[in-house]
Amino acid sequence: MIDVRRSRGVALITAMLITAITGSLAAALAWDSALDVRRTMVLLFHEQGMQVAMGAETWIRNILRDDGIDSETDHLGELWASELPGLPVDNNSVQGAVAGKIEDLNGRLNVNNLVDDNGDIDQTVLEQFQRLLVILDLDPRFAGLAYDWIDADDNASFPDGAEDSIYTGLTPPYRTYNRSLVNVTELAALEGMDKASFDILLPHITALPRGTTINVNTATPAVLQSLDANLDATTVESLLSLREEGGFPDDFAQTFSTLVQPEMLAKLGDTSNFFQLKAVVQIDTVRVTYYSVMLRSPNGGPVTTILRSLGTI
Ligand SMILES: [Ca+2]
Ligand SMILES: [Ca+2]
Repeated sequence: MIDVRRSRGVALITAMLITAITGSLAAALAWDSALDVRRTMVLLFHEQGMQVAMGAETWIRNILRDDGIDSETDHLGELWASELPGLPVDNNSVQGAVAGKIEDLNGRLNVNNLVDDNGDIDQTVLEQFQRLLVILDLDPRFAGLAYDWIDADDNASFPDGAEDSIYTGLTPPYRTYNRSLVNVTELAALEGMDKASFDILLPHITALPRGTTINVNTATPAVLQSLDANLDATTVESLLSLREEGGFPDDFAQTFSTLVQPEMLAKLGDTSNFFQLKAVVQIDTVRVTYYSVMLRSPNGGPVTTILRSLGTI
């Protein structure tokens, strides 16, 4: 005989189970769908942010080109050197903002200049790099380590060198680059370098094609002081007040001929060819940090982008 009460109970539990399962399936589908919508929005906002950043880059390229036509020298009082204030990005579908800053890379020490045209060490640049490190309260050993990282051979320099034999013994092991750097952040991998030290050093160094000059009108105070062993903070202060925002008033070579050695004087200039744009674009909740290195040809020539990166230089 069939127990009616019991079978009703089983039917009730089955019905409850089906309701629970379909309910959770529906919730999972709604969640997946919401995630898909959000993912698509983020991708769209990121793409829009990239377009805005590239627009800022084109704008800056025009400013740099005009500056090349209109002026003989480059200094921090020029239009390109002023910070781009936060501008709204505003249309019907998107709300956001863009801000930007352009840095003159010729105002920094180009680490690729550590190696001369013959592939040998450039002693003038090595000693300048050592002085720069000391001025910044960092270990001067990093100059020799950077040279070995960039020079083609696998022979560790003395006393401050390190090549693959050192780096392959680290955990995790890695190898030296052994050629001109494309991105200066590679020097963060030097033996003994930590993030705090590298953050201090980074605003004063760059990685450009070999043979660039340092623009004394835009050089950072530490780079200015590193130009000669006899320059101290007080001399740099007076140089900075002489330079002000409009650059050195007289012939810069005359000003520096009594301050630096002739080999260093030959590496100085008052013009710039390499600039780095940092554009930060915020679209809704998506932020794009966009870096672009631009090369300006001399004599009013075109400005071309030679390197782009996102997030970090
Ligand atoms: Ca200029
Ligand atoms: Ca090497």
